[in-house]
Order: sequence, then C-alpha cells, then structure tokens
Amino acid sequence: MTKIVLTYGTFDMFHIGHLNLIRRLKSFGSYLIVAVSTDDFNSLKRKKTVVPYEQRAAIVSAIREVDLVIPEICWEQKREDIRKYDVDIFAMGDDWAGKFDNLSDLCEVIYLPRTIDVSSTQIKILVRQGIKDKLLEISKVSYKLNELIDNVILKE
Ligand code: C2G
Repeated sequence: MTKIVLTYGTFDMFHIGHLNLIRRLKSFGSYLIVAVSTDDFNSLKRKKTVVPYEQRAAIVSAIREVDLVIPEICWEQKREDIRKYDVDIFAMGDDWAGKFDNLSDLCEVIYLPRTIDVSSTQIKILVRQGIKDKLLEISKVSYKLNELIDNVILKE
C-alpha cells in the first residue's frame, strides 16, 4: 500500500542536513513529495537565498528518494496539498516542532531531529569568512609590492 510523505523547505545551498532529512522521510513511506519554496515565498519568509528556485527544485528532484517536487508559494497551501496528494504523513525537521500540529486532523504529523552543525546560513558565513581572509592576504601582498616599488624602483 502506497504511503505518501510530504515535506516543505527552501533547500538553499543543498547540504547533508537536507539529504539526511529526505532519506529519513523516505523510510516512512513509499512516495515522497517535497515542496520547495519559490523565491517569492522566500522573500515573504524573509529568507535570503543564494540559489534560485529553478536550480533548488532541480537539485531536490534529482535525489533518488524524491518522487515529486512541487512549488511552495505560500504558508496556507499545506492543507490543500495534503488533500490533493492524499498525504499520509506530513513531516518537517524539529526546528518546526509543534508549528504544524494543526494539520493532524488530515494526516500524521511528525518532526525529525535536525542534523547538527550544518545549515545554509553557516555555509554562507564560512564562504564569506574565506573571501575576507583572501582579501586580507591580497591587501598585504599589494602593500608589500607598493613598498617594493617605493624602495627599489623609485629610488633608481
Ligand atoms: N533541516 C535539517 N537539518 C539541517 C537543516 C535543515 O533537518 N541541518 C531540515 C529543516 O528542519 C527542514 C528542511 O531541512 O525541515 C528544509 O530546511 P530549510 O531549507 O531551512 O527550510 P525552511 O526555511 O525551514 O522552510 O513551510 C515550511 C518552510 O518552507 C520550511
């Protein structure tokens, strides 16, 4: 008997936390639907993303465990999606624990532990820090070069 699982997310800068969740979700059912937040909806969520919706959706739909990707365009679509796709289990990471219990009249609602020490935000911070370190290195080299120009070349 087909058991249908549904989850929602931004899935920006796809990482192991997203993959762990998707793999765990597939163990609960035989058909996994992932609703990926559109760029417009992310603006509504006040969530800045790096990767545009089309690419985020393409990456998620390429994952073996994912059977269908749909766009998430608003908070309110969940009830309609659950009915439309005859969902048995609605699931999210536990940073959302309790937030969607109101859907439990339509289907089972479960929250799974997040993967610790990884998030799109952390990845962005690490990348920014790497760029800052590189720029600092470049400025030191250019300072040395200027000194060289002053001391050697201009002195002749
Ligand atoms: N997640 C996780 N472990 C992480 C990071 C994220 O398990 N280290 C889970 C989140 O709990 C969520 C899913 O991966 O269930 C997607 O996370 P985000 O892309 O951050 O999605 P979010 O912005 O929480 O959007 O209507 C619901 C929202 O669209 C959820």
